[in-house]
Amino acid sequence: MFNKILIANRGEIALRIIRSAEQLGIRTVAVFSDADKFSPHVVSADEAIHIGASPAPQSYLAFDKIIAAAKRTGAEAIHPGYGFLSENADFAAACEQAGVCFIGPPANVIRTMGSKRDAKALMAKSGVPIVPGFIGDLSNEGLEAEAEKIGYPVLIKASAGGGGRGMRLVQSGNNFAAALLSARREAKSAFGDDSILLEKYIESPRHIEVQVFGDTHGNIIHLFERDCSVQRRYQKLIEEAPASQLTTAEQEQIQRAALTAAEAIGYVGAGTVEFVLDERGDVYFIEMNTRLQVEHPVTEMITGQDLVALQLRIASGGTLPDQSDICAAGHAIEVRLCAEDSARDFAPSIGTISHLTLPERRYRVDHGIAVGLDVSPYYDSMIAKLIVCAEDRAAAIKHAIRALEQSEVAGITTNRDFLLRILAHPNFATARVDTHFIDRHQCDLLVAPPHPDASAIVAAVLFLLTSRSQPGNVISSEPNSPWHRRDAFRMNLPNNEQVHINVDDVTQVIAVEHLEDGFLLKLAQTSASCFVDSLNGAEIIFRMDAERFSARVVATGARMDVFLGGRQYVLGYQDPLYAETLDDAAAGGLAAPMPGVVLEVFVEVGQVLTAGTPIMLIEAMKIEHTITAPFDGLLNEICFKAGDQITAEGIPLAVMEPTALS
Ligand code: MV4
Repeated sequence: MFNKILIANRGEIALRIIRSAEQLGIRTVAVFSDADKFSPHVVSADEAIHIGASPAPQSYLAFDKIIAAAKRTGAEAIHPGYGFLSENADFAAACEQAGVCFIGPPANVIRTMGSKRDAKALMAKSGVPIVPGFIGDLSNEGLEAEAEKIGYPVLIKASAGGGGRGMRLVQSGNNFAAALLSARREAKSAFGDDSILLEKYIESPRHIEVQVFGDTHGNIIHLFERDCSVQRRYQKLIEEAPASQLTTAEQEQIQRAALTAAEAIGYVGAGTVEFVLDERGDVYFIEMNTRLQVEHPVTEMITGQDLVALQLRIASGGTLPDQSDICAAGHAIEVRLCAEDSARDFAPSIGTISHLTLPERRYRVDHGIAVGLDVSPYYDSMIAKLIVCAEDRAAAIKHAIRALEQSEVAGITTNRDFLLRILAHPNFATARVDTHFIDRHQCDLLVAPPHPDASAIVAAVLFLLTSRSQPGNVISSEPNSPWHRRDAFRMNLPNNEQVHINVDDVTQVIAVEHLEDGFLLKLAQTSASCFVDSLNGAEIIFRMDAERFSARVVATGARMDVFLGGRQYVLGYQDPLYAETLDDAAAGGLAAPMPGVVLEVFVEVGQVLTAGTPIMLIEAMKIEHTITAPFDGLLNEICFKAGDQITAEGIPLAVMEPTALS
């Protein structure tokens, strides 16, 4: 076995590989880019080497730098993870040349499987069922004639492609010529190779794949199937193992086909043979992925095998377990939590993670994020994989829902609620799932966020009322002074105040009456006696009449994220004492008008400012803005110094307190 390996990847998969290496007593070397200086994979490895700037071509794809890092640290092998260099035959060859073991199949196997035409030709020869189609070389006219022969609809695929790139669906001969040109153009620019192949389009297939392994002694085994049909634009979102509702005959056929495919190429290492399963139950080989896949944990859950450990064993010349020793039990589901906004056409969401709770004690959660770290625009948007396993599929779905409900992320937008709606969909429950599931059920899946109910608003109000009397948030240093009290105390009057909360863009005024040990809150619809049992960071435990709640409240500028009952609500907060933070942003007040950089700070904390006094000069989008005091008052805090980046619109630049209140 190796003494030391280098992991040529980042994020959750780098951590995943480090975990298995550690269990085998193998030392680990991480590599990292500028953007990943503080990333968990860098901290977890025994050594870490900085390899360049944030864009992947200058770091995680720069294979000379990576091989040099392996040489320098004495790593005997490189694990490429998935993505990046994992299916790059030139990289595998360069590793071999440099005398470093590439943890994966030999370069020629990667190269053959990287060409869909070569792979299909080999499969056809070996008796693996392939989709009817055409893989030869012909003129464009000749290809059109072949498409007629296959019968429309026809799929044009880039031979070098993957993940749907360079793929075109052609419904009739009228569109063929144009689709062919555009597929070739895309393939040329994406892969530098415009060779294409034609396939009969399978209308509503399930996407079934089989995990296989080969060792250097000629043994090939499979670790059962996964169903990865729930995808969006070829981005898998939910994967499960085993594939449900396959007949024993279908299961055996698909496993046999996968083994035949792996044997045909003399496969070594971890691989995945992808199939489509049509409505009639026929399976067809689509392609083979010559890497460890994102969704490998569901296979680990049902087989109890450590797939990374198997890879390491094979790469160091070890032998695979016997097929008869590989058993599957239970049903596993993985959901991919991604930083994207389903309400904005799934645009990636970048930003700093301000709050993070993941159900790591109850479930397997593979992730590489932490509070305070950025989700950067340089890499993919997946932030965590939640993996559950239970006796059967129905139980696994329930656990997956619970795992998501216990996952709280603030600071960026995630697809959590979108995933929850998929899992809760009746057709998902009955496993009526194919590759069009998301498109077909778009109406059910893309719905507006839930209206906050009274308990969520109460959580926010109680958080505001209680957090201001926490240490650090008090004005007077004299605990018994009436000025120390933050309970709206008034001589000879009930202690009353109002809290302004924005709910669905409407300001609600909540009347607060301070009671002996709690509050009487008057909301739009209801009144409730409320008591805070504890406030610990973001975690607030409170009672609202007879009911007890536990919520997390994350207040960032004028935004409050409330996590309660498995839901996330976004509320706005207006503090009249602080000159209405929300409106103020628009009026050029103390909130950043847009992201930018601080050029100069004119004042100091503790100064008393009159309205209009310049506080700081910021530059945003090439324009300078002066931030001025919005009212007369005391400057309590300056949040930035000259040279600091302001990462987002709306974040507080300074905190002031009005001098005189009537
Ligand atoms: C197909 C197919 C149907 N018929 N080939 C998509 C990416 C690549 N891995 C192979 N893919 C497919 N190839 C034939 N002949 C269906 C898919 C496919 C898919 C197609 C449309 C929409 C979503 C899809 C999800 C997975 C697979």
